[in-house]
Amino acid sequence: MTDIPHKLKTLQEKILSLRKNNIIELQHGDEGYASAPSNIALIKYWGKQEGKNQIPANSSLSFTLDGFRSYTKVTTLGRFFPVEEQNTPHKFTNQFALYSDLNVFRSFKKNSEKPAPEKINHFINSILSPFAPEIALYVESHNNFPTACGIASSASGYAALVGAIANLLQLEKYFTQEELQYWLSEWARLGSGSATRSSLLQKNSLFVAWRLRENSSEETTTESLQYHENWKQLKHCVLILDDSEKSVSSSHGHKLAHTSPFYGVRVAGMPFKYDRMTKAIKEFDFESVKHITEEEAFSMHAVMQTGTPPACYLNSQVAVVISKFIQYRDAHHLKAFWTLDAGPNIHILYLAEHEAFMEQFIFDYQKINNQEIKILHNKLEKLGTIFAY
Ligand code: 2P0
Repeated sequence: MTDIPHKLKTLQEKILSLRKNNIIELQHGDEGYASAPSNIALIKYWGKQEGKNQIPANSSLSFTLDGFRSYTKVTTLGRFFPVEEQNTPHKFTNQFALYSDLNVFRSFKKNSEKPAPEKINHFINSILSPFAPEIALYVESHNNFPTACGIASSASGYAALVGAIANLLQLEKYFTQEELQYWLSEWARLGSGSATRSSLLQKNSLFVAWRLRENSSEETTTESLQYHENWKQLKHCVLILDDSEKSVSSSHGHKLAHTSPFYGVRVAGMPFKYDRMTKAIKEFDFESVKHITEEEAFSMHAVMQTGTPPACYLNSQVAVVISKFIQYRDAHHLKAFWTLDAGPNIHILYLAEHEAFMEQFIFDYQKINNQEIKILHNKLEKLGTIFAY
């Protein structure tokens, strides 16, 4: 992988030095574990800066979906040579990763084992090659939520994978907290942009920002945002309108974003929107958070649908359900709002005090429309933290 930030390279060199000094030792069968939450963006990442490696066009900000998690175990495989011998001809060159049940790759089959797709293989090799080119990893991962349900499995999947590799190397012993956090959030970003918002070690990371930085040695940073205590009452569920796989991958969608005539306008307005949102989160200004989030979902989908070629992730039902939800919400003065990811499934965020109303809305909608909607409730077990096994 090219274009790895200098600071990350330095940390990779630190791991190499720890291995050379036999401080980090790896044996066949060593294991590392991590779990990481998914997240739903309130201010969306859609479009990357051209010519750069995984640098977004704008800052984004998400709500942590703590109850929707990926659980990952990595096991080292193969024959190991001392670091000095690694570049000799007999070295074990055939690095590979295997996985089973790795929903990230949308090939969920119980008890299945497959060679990793090229993207993940390349990613794992990029992490390991500077300090452990002879190591192969066997990766097992599962999500506690169904694939293709409108919850970003690549975010939790990549964050948990990076966390499991950190755990395998026991980086928590050799890195400072700041170094470990940087290593995790940068590798997660390089794997999948939205994954960096799932990579924070800090507990109670309810809202996470992936910020573009100016006048800084780092191009982006990932940070837990300060928030008003009342947000702890925010609940989340997903209305599943279509659980089939999307026809345009997010990575491809990012590439098309700049072809929309609305793209430039959207990106130009982002710094102002971001500042308003962080202030509203701090002050529990529910109306502003609601307004910006809903406007953001429309804005991102407008860019998607007006690109060349258009990437339409929605279906005919989405507008109906959203408009009924808004009618019901406004009639009952509920503190609730909706958003969408790159798909037709509707994320609803609402205060716990309105739970019964939300259940009633879904019940009534299904009855009137004679249509069953699957609902996934995000049961908040713990807040944040990537290493909650
Ligand atoms: C987000 N999404 O902010 C936006 C909203 C989907 C819609 O980030 O190419 O899988 O791996 O960096 O992170 C999905 O894109 O893309 C995404 P890559 P990613 O959550």
